[in-house]
Amino acid sequence: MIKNTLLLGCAISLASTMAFAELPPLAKKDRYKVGFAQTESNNPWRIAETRSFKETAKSCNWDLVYTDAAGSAAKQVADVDSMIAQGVDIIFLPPREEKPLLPAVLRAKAQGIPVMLVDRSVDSSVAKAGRDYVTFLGSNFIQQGQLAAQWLIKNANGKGKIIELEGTTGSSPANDRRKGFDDEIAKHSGMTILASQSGDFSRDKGRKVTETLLQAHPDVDVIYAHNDEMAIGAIQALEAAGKVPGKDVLIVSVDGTRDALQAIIDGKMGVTIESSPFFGPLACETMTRYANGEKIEPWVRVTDRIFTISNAAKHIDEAY
Ligand code: GYE
Repeated sequence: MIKNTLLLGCAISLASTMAFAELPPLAKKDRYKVGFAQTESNNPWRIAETRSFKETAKSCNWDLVYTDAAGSAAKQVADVDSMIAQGVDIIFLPPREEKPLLPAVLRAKAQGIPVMLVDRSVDSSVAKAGRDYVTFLGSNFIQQGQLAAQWLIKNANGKGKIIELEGTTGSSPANDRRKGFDDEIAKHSGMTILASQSGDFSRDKGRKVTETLLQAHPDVDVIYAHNDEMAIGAIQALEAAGKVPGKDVLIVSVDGTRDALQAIIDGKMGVTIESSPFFGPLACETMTRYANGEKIEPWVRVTDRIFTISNAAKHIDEAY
């Protein structure tokens, strides 16, 4: 009797371990109900990404369930929960911050709904691709930071007093763009990071933070922004303070928006490392592979270009 109970206990715990190990499958169907839980829509990058998903919904036969968390991780959690309740077939999720979205990802899995993270990731020490969610579709943010630093090291012309404008606190691109850049800069004794502060990936906050930091560090000669919107905000703040962006202060950034490419053409910005927002087609392709029973690699990598004065004019018409 005791032995039997023990055996049953073992079986249950084994079953739950197995269930934990297995990702929910995706049935092959002609049409899918697809959730896309956007983080916010206050910048051109996000708007371009949403457009890409909406266009793909037509070409890939999706009924798209779209939500906008308006800059709140708590709302994004509620949005994912509501997609689970609506019984979507799959969820594409850019977790606004690395930690708060984890429980929602695990709840989707427990309800048999596969999740693919898109454009941002979660804390890899807590959740794993291939176990808790299917995969992460996105760029190498550490490398983006390294490329920005390497361009700067080559083109600094004696400049090296840096202000860093960080993205949304706790988000994977902010964490990794900072790490990639800072580690590279640390190798160069002539360069120092004077201050590093979050501008939440937003143009207006980037402008305000730069205004304040300029008061404390009037000798700054480089600004590294984790995205183009904050870089444009920084350019506005510099101009308001009577400084010439591109001359007095070099601007280095990430994304590749239309405004950034225009700023490069105008000589106000030095470089922007591309981070593409056009995830719709890749999302369609990856979920089709998954429905066909393919094992998906934990990271479906997007490769990024580098935009400078040598190619900005050529690419501005495809920018967003
Ligand atoms: O760089 C930024 C956006 O997660 C890669 O988020 C994305 C970043 C992108 O708001 O502009």
